Amino acid sequence: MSYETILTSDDDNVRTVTLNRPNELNAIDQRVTQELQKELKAISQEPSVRCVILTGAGRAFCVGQDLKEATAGDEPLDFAARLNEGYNPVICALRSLAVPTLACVNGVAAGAGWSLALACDLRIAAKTAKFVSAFGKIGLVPDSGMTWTLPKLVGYAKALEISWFGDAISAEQALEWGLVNRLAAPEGLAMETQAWARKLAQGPTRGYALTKQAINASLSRDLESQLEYEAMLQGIAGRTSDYEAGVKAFIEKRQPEFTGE
Ligand code: T3D
Repeated sequence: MSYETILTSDDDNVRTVTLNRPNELNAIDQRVTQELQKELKAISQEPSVRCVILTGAGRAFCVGQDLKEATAGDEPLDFAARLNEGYNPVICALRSLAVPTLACVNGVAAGAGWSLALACDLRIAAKTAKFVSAFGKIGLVPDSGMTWTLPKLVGYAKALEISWFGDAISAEQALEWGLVNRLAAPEGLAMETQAWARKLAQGPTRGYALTKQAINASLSRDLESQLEYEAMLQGIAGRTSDYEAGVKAFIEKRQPEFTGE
C-alpha cells in the first residue's frame, strides 16, 4: 500500500512503519492518523507480519499534533471528535495488535507523538532522544492514551509532574523511570531495533499475542479473575504448534523453530 505521510517496509517478518513528514518533525495531521489507521488494519490481516517497528524520518520521532494544521481554520476545533475519530483508533489498534510493537524513538517525541510511542509494547530510544509532554504548556490534557499509559509506567505523582511541568526528559532519565526499555547510540539505533524486532518476529507469535492480551487485561482485573483468564489463555497457547515445537526442541537440546502458529 502506498501512503503520503508514512512509509512502510518489510524485512524478515518485521514491518517498519515510518512517520514521514521530516520537515514538520513528523507532526501529526489528519492524513497521518487516517493512514496509520489503514496501515494498522492491514497489518492485523497479514499473518506474515510478526513484529512492527514504529519510527520517524529525519531528526524527530514525532512532535504530536501539527499545531499549524490545528490553527489553520476559522471554526473552533472539535477536539473530542478529532481524538475519537483520528488518534484514538490508532492507539487502540497499536495496543491490541496481535504482534509485538516496538517504538524506535530516533529523536524528540512530544505530545501525541510521545503517546504513540507509549502505546507501543516496547520502546528503544537513541541516547540523544528527548521526551516532552507538551500538552500542559498549551493548556491541554495529555491525550491519545497518555493519561493511561504514563501513570502505569511511572506512578501517579511522577505522571502529574511530567504532565504539569512539561519539561523535556532526557533519554537516560526515561530509561531510569522505565519509560523506555533500552537506549542505543544514534548511529546504531536502527540496527539494534531491527535485531531486537527480528528476535521477536522469530518467537512464538501466537503465545506472545496471548501474553500481551493477558498483561493488558491484568491492568483492570483482580487476581482471581486474572488467574481464570490466564488459565483460559493457556488452554489456547497449549494447543499451538509453537508450544509443541518448543517442548520438542527443549527435549532434543536444540533451538526451536517457531512458525508463529
Ligand atoms: O488538536 C487536536 O486534535 C488535539 C490533539 C492534540 C495532540 C497533541 O499532540 S497536542 C501537543 C502538540 N505538540 C506540541 O505542543 C509540541 C510543540 N513543539 C515543541 O514543544 C518543540 O518544537 C519540541 C520540544 C517538540 C522540539 O523542540 P526543538 O527545539 O527541537 O525544535 P523547534 O525549533 O521548537 O521546532 C522546529 C520546527 O518544528 C519549528 O518550525 P520552524 O520555526 O522551523 O518553522 C516548530 O514550529 C515546528 N514544530 C515543532 N512542533 C510542532 C511544529 N510545527 C507544528 N506542530 C508541532 N507540534
